[in-house]
Amino acid sequence: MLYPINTESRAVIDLSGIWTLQLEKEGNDCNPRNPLKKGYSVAVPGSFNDQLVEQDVRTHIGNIWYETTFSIPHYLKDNRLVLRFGSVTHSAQVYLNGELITEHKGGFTPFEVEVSSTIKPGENRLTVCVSNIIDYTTLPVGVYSEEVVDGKTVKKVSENFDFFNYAGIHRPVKLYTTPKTFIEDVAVAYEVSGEQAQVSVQTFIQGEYDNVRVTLFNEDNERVATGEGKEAELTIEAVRQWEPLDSYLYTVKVEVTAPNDTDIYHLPVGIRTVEVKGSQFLINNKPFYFKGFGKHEDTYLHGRGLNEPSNVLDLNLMKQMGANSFRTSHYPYSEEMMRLADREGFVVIDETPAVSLYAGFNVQFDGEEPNTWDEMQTKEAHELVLKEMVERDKNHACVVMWSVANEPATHHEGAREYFEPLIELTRSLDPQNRPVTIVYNMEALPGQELTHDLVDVICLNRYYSWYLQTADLKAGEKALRDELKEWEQKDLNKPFLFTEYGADTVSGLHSVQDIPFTEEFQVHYYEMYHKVFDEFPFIVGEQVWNFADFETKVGTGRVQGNKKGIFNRAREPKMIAYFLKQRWLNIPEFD
Ligand code: GCB
Repeated sequence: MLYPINTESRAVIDLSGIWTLQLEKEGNDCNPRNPLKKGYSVAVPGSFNDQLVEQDVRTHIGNIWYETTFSIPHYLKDNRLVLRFGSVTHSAQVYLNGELITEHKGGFTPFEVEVSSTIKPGENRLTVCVSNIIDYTTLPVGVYSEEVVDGKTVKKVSENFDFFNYAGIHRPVKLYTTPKTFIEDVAVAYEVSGEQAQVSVQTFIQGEYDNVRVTLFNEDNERVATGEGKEAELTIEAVRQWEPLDSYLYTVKVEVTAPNDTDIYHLPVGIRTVEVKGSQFLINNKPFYFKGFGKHEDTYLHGRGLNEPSNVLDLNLMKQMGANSFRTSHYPYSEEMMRLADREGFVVIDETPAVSLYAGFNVQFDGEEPNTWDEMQTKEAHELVLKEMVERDKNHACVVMWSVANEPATHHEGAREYFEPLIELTRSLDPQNRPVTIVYNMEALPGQELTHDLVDVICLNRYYSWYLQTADLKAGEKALRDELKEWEQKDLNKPFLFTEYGADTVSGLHSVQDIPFTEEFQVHYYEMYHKVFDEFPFIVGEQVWNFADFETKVGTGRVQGNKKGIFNRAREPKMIAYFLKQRWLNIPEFD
């Protein structure tokens, strides 16, 4: 599915703005056949939760109805018209003028529907029923329950994850046009040898066509290569590669000529190779060191909704600190962010919303821990999101690895059987054969972990001296070193990457002692980890948890959210930002 852009043959109409919102509750049913009763005003895109003030609205679980009206200029009516949602969290039913036109499950990937024949001249009414219910069949997972309060059924969700369950129409809603014969998708792959790059451009077309022409332009808009056909092969004689923090983007122009029209699409493409060789992670054949962050799409007021100024600022702050990479923890980020990362030269680990597939995470149990793989029914949702994520992001130079899951119970029997086919599926979907990983939790220890031979890179989330050996930096250091020595003895000949380690820190708290939550403790915590990392050559990077403080559900371990940010939620630096900057500016991107 292509990102919607204006081209010589395509027009995009953005339906962002103020929509109407109604919460569905007992006694307040919504029927899309009729216009929504006057409800709240809500900005789209954005999470609804932090735009409204009542507590029970912010935490509403169930259906949330959105509605807007729009008209299409008459001069566009002979085009093919497509309605496209960047994402709706977590599932959507879409109605046009009261008729159901499409449905989608999964809150972080785009979906679209052709509306050429359903759209009316004059005003159209677009209604979206959003559900924020999650359970053991969805991704992410949570425990769903219903309770009767004051004679009314109240829906509840207890999330298997540590971020607020923001919901709504999170990314732009766009109508775009194409000619009747149109480019459905483009897939780019390449091989680089010496100065030369051999670029394969596969075009997927719907409808009758005569001819496909592919032209590659450099950043100066000069034509550097041309090709013909649905499977075009182009040669760049003196290729300029996309490098971490030194991006270079070619534009692939695809023109599909049909008897009465031509469809044109422009795709930005960076040429870079990725390979895992022994315990090294190679980008453009050079051993790369990841410096950066686990992040969240989380900002004041927008919640998880697209916030482009914040995306721009975040990448600028990261650059200033000497960071070169981030992980889309714990779901695929917006297409706008992926395009920005391509442009800015950030290296991205692209992750699915399969976070904490772990049955013991959230439930009280007597005696033995429940086996996750007997409980979870997420296989279908997992396959779907992998397909949608890889299909959406396959052409991004910034994406160097796929993360199939974050912190699943890979120490539970059945994990191998669950993950092996998903890892194979991921590999089979990617035209660029990127490495595949699983991000492992604290229970995934050498000797207990059941899947690490299936993945290309072993990503570890570790909280020694925080959740374990709390505040004891000496004991934490020993535990971390001992674990790494155990892995070393296994002689896996694979790269290891730290994808999470961190300590909650409240901006402005200080102490001369090592007291958790103070800015000094956070500095000492990271110094301890880095001392240990530097002893092990198979560690190919460090991504701290988290770039910024972020909102979570309430709990005694959370002080108005998770405070492990290097920046607070307003993007103001904590003391640690300066220490990390010093370290990272002295570690080159390549060995
Ligand atoms: C983790 C999770 C992350 C949490 C973090 C924490 O292991 O992957 O989602 O936010 O720990 O701070 O507890």
